[in-house]
Amino acid sequence: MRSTTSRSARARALLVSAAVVAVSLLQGCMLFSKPPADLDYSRTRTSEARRYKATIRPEGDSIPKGKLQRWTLHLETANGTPVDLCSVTVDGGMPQHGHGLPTKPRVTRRLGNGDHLVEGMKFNMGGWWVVKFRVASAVAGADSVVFNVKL
Ligand SMILES: [Cu+2]
Repeated sequence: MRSTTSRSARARALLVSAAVVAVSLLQGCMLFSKPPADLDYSRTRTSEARRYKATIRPEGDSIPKGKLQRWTLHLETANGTPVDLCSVTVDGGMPQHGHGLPTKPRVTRRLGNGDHLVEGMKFNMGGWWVVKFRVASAVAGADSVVFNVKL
C-alpha cells in the first residue's frame, strides 16, 4: 500500500516535470529561435509572380522599434516603368511569434513617379518581421511582394 502511493506520487512528479520541460522548450522555440540564416533583407525586391519591382524607403533610412513611421514604397513594372495607378494593401507580422503588425499601415498618398506614401508603420519588438504589400494595377495585374525586416 505504502509503496504504491509513493510510486504514483513519483510518477505524478515525473509527469509534472516532463510537462514543465515541454512547455519551456516550446516557449524557447517560439521566442528565442533564430530567423532562417538565408533571409534576404534587401530593400528592393521582385514580387512573387515577377510582375513588379518594389523598393521600400523607411523615413530617415532606419527602422526604429516601437515608433510610428512613414515609408515610401516605390513600384515599377518588371521592365522598369513606374506604377502610380494601383491599389496597395499592407500586411505583416513576426513569422516566429505568430502575430501580425500592431498597427494597420496603409498607402495614404500617391507621390508620383511610382512612389507611394505608407503611413502607420510600426514594429513593437525586436526580431525578424515580414512586411507584405499586395499590389494590383491595370498595367501589371495583381501580385504580392514581401520584405524581411530585422530589428
Ligand atoms: Cu513578436
